[in-house]
Amino acid sequence: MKTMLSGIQPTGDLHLGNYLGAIKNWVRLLDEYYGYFFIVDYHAITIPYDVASMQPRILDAAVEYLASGLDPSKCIIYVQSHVPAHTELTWILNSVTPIMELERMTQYKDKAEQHKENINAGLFTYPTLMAADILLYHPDAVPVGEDQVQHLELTRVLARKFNARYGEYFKEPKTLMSEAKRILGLDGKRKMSKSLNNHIPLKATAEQTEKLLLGAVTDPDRKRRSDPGNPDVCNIYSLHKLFTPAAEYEECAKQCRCAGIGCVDCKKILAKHMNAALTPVRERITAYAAKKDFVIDVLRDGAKKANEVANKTLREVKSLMGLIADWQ
Ligand code: AQP
Repeated sequence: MKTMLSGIQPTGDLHLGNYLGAIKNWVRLLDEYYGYFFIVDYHAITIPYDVASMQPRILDAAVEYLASGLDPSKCIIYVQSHVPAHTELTWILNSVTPIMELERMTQYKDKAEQHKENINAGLFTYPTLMAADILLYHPDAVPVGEDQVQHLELTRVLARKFNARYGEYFKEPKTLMSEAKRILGLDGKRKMSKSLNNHIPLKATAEQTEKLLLGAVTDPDRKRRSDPGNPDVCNIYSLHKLFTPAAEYEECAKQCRCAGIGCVDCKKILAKHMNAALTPVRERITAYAAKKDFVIDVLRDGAKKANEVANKTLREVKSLMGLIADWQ
């Protein structure tokens, strides 16, 4: 069976962008691909974080993976730092990573701007760690949102550079993008992000979701209820397309253009459909959160299996590089 790999950082509550742009797609692909899904804690430490929150966040992410439909019989779920080979391969790949390539990375530039007081080397070499995360498992495909496409291109560059230097070994994985490849945040401008506080948490209640939607930015030119709006520039409308039946969102668009309905009405319709779609996931989040031992077992089992695959790769890589002696 073909394999795929992906992960999410435990930098905060998983949100609709992570769910629609990543996890929902992973679940859909499980019929075709065996999955490696990890919780990306080593990446999460490249920005300032609250130490006491890290473990609860890791467990929350595992709960949310399971509740979203990741079936442990079709994939393995593990924590990145439980597999030491990730950091060991990163060092090796660092030696074939051109600094200039890292300097081009959009996410690095954005994060450096966002965290001016903490521009650390980990933030800079993040894409090399990501390449190691991926290449260790030889996946056929990596399903991600649009923001990760550049990093994936670099992964392929590093695979080629390693192969050119040490012999054909790493496979170049293809990028699989979901339909919802870039969900905008509630500010209607930037991508929905945990750290930008413009997100709807996956585990938000129906009331919290409606409240967050009511505060979302819509067409900036529609200032009064009586102004006609333009759904084509409205983020609420783009979300409608993901949750509301077509006939109903087309009617919303029509009524918006002639000021037949106001933004509040339109948002309430969206909230109703969004909540209907997410209620089963939220119920499963509550159920898995009450089964902590089960979740920990899933992560332990995942780490065991991941370590087996990753250590085999690492040994083969070191052998190709002349780093293993016959007495080892
Ligand atoms: N807004 C989004 N739209 C579509 N896909 C998204 N993803 C994230 N945000 C969106 C996809 O989710 C996966 C995991 O992302 P991540 O949490 O590891 O890193 P991120 O992209 O940096 O997510 P955030 O929320 O923006 O985290 P912070 O704020 O901590 O940096 C990836 O496949 C990503 O494409």
